[in-house]
Amino acid sequence: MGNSAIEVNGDTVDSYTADVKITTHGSDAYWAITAVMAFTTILFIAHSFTKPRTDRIFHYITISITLVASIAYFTMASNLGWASIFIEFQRDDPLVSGTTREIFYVRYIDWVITTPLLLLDILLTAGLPWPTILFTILLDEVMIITGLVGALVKSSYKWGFFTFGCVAFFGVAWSVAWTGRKHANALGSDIGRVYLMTSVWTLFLWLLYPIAWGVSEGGNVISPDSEAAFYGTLDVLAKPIFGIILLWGHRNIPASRLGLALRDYADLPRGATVNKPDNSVVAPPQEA
Ligand code: RET
Repeated sequence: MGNSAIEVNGDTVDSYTADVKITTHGSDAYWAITAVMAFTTILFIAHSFTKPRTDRIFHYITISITLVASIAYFTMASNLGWASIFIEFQRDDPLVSGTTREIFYVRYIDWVITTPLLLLDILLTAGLPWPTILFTILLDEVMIITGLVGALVKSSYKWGFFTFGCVAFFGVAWSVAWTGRKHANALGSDIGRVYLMTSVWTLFLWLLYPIAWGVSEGGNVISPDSEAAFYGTLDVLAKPIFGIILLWGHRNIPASRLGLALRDYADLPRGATVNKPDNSVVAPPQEA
């Protein structure tokens, strides 16, 4: 009895080899998804020019998401960004037998940047107050970081981190499914419709991530190649396809409806300066 944390968790990281790791098939899958992410990034950049600069906020956010994912997938396709971790559940199945498994921590570096951006896309569509958005993003970061720490743990303690992550996810889902929906509907039925599409799509897909985690980093049930296909499919649906649905939904909704339109230099009177103490715009004296 007593505190046995040091004995139970002992050495976690093996030397830089892993028994259970991706093969060329897994790498091929990661390369294919790298290409999809990079292609949609270019597509979204090109499409952003169809909007005035003041109305590009959702383009900027969505471009950032697929750009970061392109780099993360490039890393995993190159068989980089992983650590060799002792397996809690050792299995006889040759696909997952051995004592150590490749855990791609770079996946979580991607998610810690991109999942807050996905939430921004959704919650800005709903016009939620910024403290609610910030708190939801904090819960999201708790979810991703506990997922990362749990993935790097060799003992049953990993499920403690997983549980914290699931609790945080519940809070995120609450904001998206309940608070956000009410705000979006109040802004008009067209905004309510975009919100419904993007939020239902997101919640459905996000529910599958803890399952993928449970059979990969958690339970060592599926091989790292299958893990590549599972997470890869989810990521393509949750990022590029989500982005297309979101930007298409926003095509007729000016950012000003959401309180997000910004001032652009082209909107100022010619030669105007912004030098009054209250930052108001002063037009230059007219010539006689
Ligand atoms: C983890 C494990 C801990 C418990 C939960 C998880 C959920 C992860 C989610 C990830 C979403 C990622 C996305 C990536 C975009 O491409 C961290 C797996 C609940 C929901 C959308």
